[in-house]
Amino acid sequence: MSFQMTESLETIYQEIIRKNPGETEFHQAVREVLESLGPVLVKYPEFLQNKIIRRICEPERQIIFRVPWVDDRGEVHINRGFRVEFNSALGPYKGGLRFHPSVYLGIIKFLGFEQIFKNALTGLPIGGGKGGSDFDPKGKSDAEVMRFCQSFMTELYRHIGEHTDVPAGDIGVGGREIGYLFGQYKRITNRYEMGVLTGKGMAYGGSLVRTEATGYGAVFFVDEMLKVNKQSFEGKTCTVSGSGNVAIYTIEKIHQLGGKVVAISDSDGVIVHEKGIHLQTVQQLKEIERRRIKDYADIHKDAKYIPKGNIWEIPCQVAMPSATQNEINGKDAEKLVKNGCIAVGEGANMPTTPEGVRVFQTAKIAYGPGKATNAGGVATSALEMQQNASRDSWTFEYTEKRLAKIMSNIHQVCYETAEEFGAPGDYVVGANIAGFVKVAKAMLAMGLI
Ligand code: NDP
Ligand code: 2IT
Repeated sequence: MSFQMTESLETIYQEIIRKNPGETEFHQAVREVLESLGPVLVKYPEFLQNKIIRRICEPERQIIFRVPWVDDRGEVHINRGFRVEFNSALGPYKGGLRFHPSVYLGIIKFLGFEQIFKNALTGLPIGGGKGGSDFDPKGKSDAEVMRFCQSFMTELYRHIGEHTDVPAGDIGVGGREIGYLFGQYKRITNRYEMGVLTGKGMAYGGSLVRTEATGYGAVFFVDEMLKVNKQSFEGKTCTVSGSGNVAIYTIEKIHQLGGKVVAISDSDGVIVHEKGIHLQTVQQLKEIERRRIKDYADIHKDAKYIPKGNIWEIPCQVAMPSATQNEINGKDAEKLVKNGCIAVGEGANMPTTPEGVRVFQTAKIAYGPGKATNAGGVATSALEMQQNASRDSWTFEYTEKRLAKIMSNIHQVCYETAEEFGAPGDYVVGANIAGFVKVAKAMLAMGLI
């Protein structure tokens, strides 16, 4: 359920479309939040008087820059770099970097906008930001990726810092890229400023569990939703789209909790393995050899590869979209519901279209939106910052416990907020309102910023 937008909210939305032409993903993310805010403005009229919504929708700062680099054959390439520093009411800007050919300002702004509320939900002191580039890491050598990262950081370094803006990974940016970026930052600034990036390797200030955190956290969140209905992962058939960082650790935790993942994907196709996806194979193919999931079927003869397949047509009880935005449309959602899906947890950011969300909510299945469900990644980034600040390093067990507690708190806050505002069971409304109110109160307290 979303509330009818009041006239003032509709006016604000139209103004945002006019001021940000062509940025369709950003419009979509803003609309979803505004549709939740009607009752908030009744409870807090001061938010409207002080134009808090208009202020939140306008990034504090947007940086767009040239990234020149040279490939292994000596050819010069020019990519575009972005960092959108959206909101620092709760802490330094915090959010990942995405390297993918589809990246443009509208994608970075939708991600940065969602990040504000997600980070607020973690309860940790982090503001919202996002960055990236239209660089395509696929098929590039390590040396090419390194030269690109060094060039990217040669501009970015002047805008970031442990108390200013703290980037991390997202699509196309993992441990390898963070290593190159950190090395170049250290070299340019002549400072060993550990807290400037998160997702670092364990050899130089990383945190245990950060690699696993988004996937594990998403499964913890879905587990909490299932518990409300006296259910668990035990014996459940699951599908997980994508086969990158988030997907891999979603699969691992589902299996640890007794569920069975029967399908995964990449942008070329789908692997179906009724016996259960063999995680070590996926890790070997993706994390170590950087190959395509098609090769999984050569290793496991009882698995099936469906080129250009649609993973949402594979029957499951729990679906965890963990690839990219708008990967589940209305028809996919209908198919999932018809096939008996009872819970959807978004490991990816905004993977379900507004039509798809309506289908899930009308069917009254448990639906966890990305800004709540996948908050475990950034929350563990904030734990990495804490460890860096205290020159400490926590054990895996302790860090995972902290993550589990954060995810159960987020679930509880979303659940209770939805009840309070008359939309029981609606985690979209719960997450949007709880995140927004926290940021809005901080902005109000700080005056006109
Ligand atoms: P990875 O780069 O590790 O993996 C991305 C996966 O998604 C790959 O399997 C990729 O397939 C697939 N994918 C990416 N873009 C597309 C596309 N346009 N169409 C189809 N498939 C696509 O990224 P992550 O696992 O880190 O990120 C996955 C999602 O989770 C993103 O939405 C990200 O924003 C979100 N997220 C990530 C967090 C993190 O900590 N990493 C935290 C919170 C959310 P292919 O190889 O074919 O491109
Ligand atoms: O979307 C996200 O929350 C991330 N990509 C993780 C951001 C972070 O700073 O760890």
